[in-house]
Amino acid sequence: MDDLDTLRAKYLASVASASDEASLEDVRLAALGKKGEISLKMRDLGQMEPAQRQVAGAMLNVLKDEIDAALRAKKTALGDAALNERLRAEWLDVTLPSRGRRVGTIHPVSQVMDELTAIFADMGFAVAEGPQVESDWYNFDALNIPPEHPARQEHDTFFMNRAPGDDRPPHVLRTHTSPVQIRAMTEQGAPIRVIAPGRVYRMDMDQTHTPMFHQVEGLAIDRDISMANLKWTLEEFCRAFFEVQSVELRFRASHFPFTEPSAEVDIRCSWEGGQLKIGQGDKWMEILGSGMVHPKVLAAAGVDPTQWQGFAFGMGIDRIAMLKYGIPDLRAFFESDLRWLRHYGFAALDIPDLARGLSS
Ligand code: 2NL
Repeated sequence: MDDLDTLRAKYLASVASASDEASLEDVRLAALGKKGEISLKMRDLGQMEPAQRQVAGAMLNVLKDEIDAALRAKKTALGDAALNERLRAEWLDVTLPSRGRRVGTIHPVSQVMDELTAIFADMGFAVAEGPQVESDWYNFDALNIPPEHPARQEHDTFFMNRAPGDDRPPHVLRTHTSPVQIRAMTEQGAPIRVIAPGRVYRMDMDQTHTPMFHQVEGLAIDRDISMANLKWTLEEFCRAFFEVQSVELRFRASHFPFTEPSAEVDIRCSWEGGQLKIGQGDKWMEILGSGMVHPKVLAAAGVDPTQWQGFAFGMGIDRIAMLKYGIPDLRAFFESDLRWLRHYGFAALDIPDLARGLSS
């Protein structure tokens, strides 16, 4: 009995003081290994009287289990301690900003396109894309601009070359993104809600015009769409885009071949000390053109104008980017000047998000 208590005390103390897995293994071998002290005592049981053996055997088994349990517990504790030490040593703050690696910046036009897309996506508009080289049918005829229509001249169109002897009308660089929406309507039918942002081309070059610029058009076709839906959609867009509490829009009667009625839209603003404020003031600034899609345009895209109607609008992306971000000169947009890009560009990971803020 005393003998076993001594053994118990000795081995439990050894287990407690083992400082690593190797010394713990030494303790295990000394006690429970083949030639361990406890194992040898087990072997001695064979020479005992049956009655004595039963008592001593039971006590030895209890002692063996106790030391075994202590060894296991210690082994787990040492393992945990080793892991904790590794975690402490290899600790790393993954929330730290990265080192200022130069990865370039997002161009204001791309930033604004991403902002537009986020805002209109929230209102159920999908993004449609299409070719930049178009047939004159998609760019003009389908939009109720027949060959002799004066609007064809006003578009300052770039024409592509045909092979010598090919007398078909030439392809054009699209002068607006409307053809993208004609294609979307033709392919998907009604109802439909899309925006078409992208590059467009017109032979024009001065202080406020570049031969390539960017436009976004929107289209919503359903059974009972009215100008009221158009007005709300545009107000909601302007409020979100210019990141102000409220905006006021003014619709002026206008004319486009592809809409009837048509309206140009102005936004209430003020200019103070060269600083533009959207939403308040006594000035109006034109920001886009819009209207109800002309029945002939619906029909050209295979949509029955007796069943469906809708609104469409178009606006210049470069200009609203200049307005929102205070960029004074349009021509610098497309010069690829790195100093300009670093100044007006956006961080690559600041992806516009309605919930977190568009341009925060
Ligand atoms: C402007 C005016 C506008 C549209 C574009 C459109 C597209 C289809 C059918 C009907 Cl498929 N209309 N687009 C409508 C009204 C105005 O743009 O001033 N853009 C910069």
